Amino acid sequence: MNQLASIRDKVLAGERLSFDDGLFLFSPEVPLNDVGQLANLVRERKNGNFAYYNINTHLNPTNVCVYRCTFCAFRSDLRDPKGYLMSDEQILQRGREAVEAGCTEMHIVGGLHHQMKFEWYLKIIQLLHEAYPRLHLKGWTAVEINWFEHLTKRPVRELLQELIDAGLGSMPGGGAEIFHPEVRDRICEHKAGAQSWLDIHRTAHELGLRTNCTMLYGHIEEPYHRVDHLIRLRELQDETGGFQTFIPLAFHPDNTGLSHIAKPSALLDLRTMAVSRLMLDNVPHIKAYWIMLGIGTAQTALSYGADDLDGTVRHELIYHDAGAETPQVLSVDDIRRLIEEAGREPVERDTLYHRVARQGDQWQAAEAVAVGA
Ligand code: V47
Repeated sequence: MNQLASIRDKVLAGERLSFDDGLFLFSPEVPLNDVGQLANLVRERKNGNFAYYNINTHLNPTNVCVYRCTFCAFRSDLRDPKGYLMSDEQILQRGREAVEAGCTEMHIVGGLHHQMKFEWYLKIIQLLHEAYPRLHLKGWTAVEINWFEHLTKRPVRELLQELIDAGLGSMPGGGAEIFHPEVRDRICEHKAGAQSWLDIHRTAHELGLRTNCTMLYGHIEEPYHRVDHLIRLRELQDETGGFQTFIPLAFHPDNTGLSHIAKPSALLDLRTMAVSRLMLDNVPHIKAYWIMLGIGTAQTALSYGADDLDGTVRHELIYHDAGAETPQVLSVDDIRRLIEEAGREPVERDTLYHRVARQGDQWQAAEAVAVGA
């Protein structure tokens, strides 16, 4: 039997795919539509015809960063005129604006500022949570938590608990990049290593915090690095079940140290989406992040394994600094129309995948809609 037929049989039977299967599915000889069809089957098995979105905003309190990841266009040196650090008032103003715009979530990440202590990052959560307790704060990646560990010399568990007590609701999936040291050592050698990233998410899950996971692809990595990455995430998910969503992040080269590399093609975007859906059989949701994929590819991805478009998003800087040409924000009508055009049923969710019901400017989160896993 050829390998594609054997993979099809495994997928139909709900069996797990191997490292070699993943590698095979990335090879250009396997027609993209065959991979997509299998991924769509799993996507519909897990999430039916639903496609989720939320109403959210981003907050990047500083872009000043001690690290110099080669793929990053957002970071700034301490004394660079491009560097900024938001005041408490500016941060609270963003919270107010988010609530007035009907947001249910604020996604908070930023640089690791040379002069700011853990207490500053903690205070951001405290201030926002006290002022806007219904706004879910999805904040600080494992890279930031690892930095707090370095700054305070305190255990991760204690730091995370303090953040949870202050109002942290979940953690985003950033900072994972590519775990394999052959790549990681070349694109972000100084920041949290793979083991540390995974250990921090494990601890977060043990404390009851749900988190997301990501993979940055389309730069210097090879297909086997991607498959290795997906399998490491799958193994942790087997242990904890704490990941909600996987987000494949398409590399944007403009203004980065890797600007000589061409942007990944839509074909690679769709194949990566589909292989991710097939390999991560234990992660409920796969997100097609429209900001970086572009709207057309994100719509198509809803039939290649993805069941979520992220949100309406406002104040996105990381990809727009790196050349993303997508708009800064989508209206609710726009995002729902994009989903309907793709033949899916739009469902507004909160960060933890509860269906959101709205009446006028009031909203309420109802039952969980996550059917996956
Ligand atoms: O870790 C940075 C990536 C990540 C570039 O959890 C770049 O719901 C492409 O993780 N080109 C941060 N990618 C963003 C992130 C994320 C986004 C949306 C939703 C969620 C979620 C998480 O962005 C970084 C890095 O992998 N990144 N620079 C670039 N030039």
